[in-house]
Amino acid sequence: MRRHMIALAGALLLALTLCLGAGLPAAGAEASVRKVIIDTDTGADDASALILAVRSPEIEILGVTVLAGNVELEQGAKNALAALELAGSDAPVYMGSKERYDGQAIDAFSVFGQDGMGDCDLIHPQGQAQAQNAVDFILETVRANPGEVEIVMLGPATNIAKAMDADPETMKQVKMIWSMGTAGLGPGNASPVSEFNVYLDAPAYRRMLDFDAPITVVGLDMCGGDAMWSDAQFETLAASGDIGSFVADSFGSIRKYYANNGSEGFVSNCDSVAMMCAVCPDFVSATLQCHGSCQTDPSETYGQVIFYREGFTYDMMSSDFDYNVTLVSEVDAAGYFDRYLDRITEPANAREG
Ligand SMILES: [Ca+2]
Repeated sequence: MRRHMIALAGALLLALTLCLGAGLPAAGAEASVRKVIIDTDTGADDASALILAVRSPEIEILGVTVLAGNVELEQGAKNALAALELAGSDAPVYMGSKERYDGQAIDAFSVFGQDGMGDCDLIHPQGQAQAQNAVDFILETVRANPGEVEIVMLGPATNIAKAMDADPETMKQVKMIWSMGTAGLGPGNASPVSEFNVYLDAPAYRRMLDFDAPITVVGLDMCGGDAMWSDAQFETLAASGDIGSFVADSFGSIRKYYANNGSEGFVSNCDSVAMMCAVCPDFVSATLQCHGSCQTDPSETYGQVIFYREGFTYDMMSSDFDYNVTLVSEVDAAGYFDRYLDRITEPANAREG
């Protein structure tokens, strides 16, 4: 009996040592800081996600690539620069696609105001966008860091699809694409079945899904319910300091838009939900491995993304797919606002530079 007790105590000590050791980086190692490019059509929700990224020590922002979407390209670049500067980052900003993947003009559409940032004179960046094109920057950066770069996409897939066309071998070296896009397993917002980012450039989204890169999708269905921010939470945000006040002001237009559409003071912030999934793994509580198929026929289903689940046998269809999409199916929605507020208000989380 006594020998068993000693063996048990030894096993517990070993387990405790392994648990504690697992959380500690090796001496001198900084390998845990992940390399990230953020691709954005910067409106207010993108800007809040950029701020969250700057305040997340888990990642290094190698660059921010902008495209038209929520707002025109130049306005999006200014919005990105202003958000980065406010949060204390000098990450470079690159301008990319003004047009859709098929060359058609993107009709920028924003429920965040004309400037995408609440139309309250918030945007006065000191810096400017770099001369290099966004797609060239993405390719150059992935080439220099093969297998290491993660891309967090907060807008349409145009820049990424163009990079895949320009140099597929390089884009196969992307470690992970995080996409705020699709309706997930719920209804759409651009149409009953299609989400805004996909709808704006469905052929680009299709190109990205069909490329078979590892993709983690955060759909609209992760952004409603308990993940929506209330009037009281916006007041808390506004009173929390310069950054919180910037984010709260930039959401002024969309809060009015939601209120006029009967949402009773609750607003989604999808881009920051997606960024939280990317920077904070314990925010994600469940995922489904899937194949994603984007509908591009000019019909009512335009922009719909159909998810085929791995391990599910469909009675009338073959399911011989590459299941390269990890679909986020549950997040800590109730803790989302507090997590966001903590990150933007804790000085210890501020990154250098
Ligand atoms: Ca966006």
